[in-house]
Amino acid sequence: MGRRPVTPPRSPVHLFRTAALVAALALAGCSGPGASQQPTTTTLHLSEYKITPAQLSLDAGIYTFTAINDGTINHAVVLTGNGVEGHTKDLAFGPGHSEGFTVTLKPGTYQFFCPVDGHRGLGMQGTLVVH
Ligand SMILES: [Cu+2]
Repeated sequence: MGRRPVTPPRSPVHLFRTAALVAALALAGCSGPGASQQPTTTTLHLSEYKITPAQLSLDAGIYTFTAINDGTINHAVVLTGNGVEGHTKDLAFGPGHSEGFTVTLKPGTYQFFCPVDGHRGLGMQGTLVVH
């Protein structure tokens, strides 16, 4: 009279189908003209007292900015404009280190600068135009 144990719903075939579907979705996410969600990496070099390049022109999209501190003191990067704000994980990080952040940029003009005291005024700033 004992009930039979219920068969687990996840058979090996089911698991295989799920894995195949996930793989298909992952592949789809990596291709397709104009549909890419992969961030484009843009590198900024920080030193006393400039950010290179200081003028950037990019197409609208998702960007990961990587800031490399090539200087001899702490620096960082803040990007603002068009309702967007992004900044490196730390607002001051040491020579030889790099930090990044990812933002979605719409067409417009953005400013970027080093937030460490006084550095912006000494020249650590730039302009980004997104088309
Ligand atoms: Cu700085």
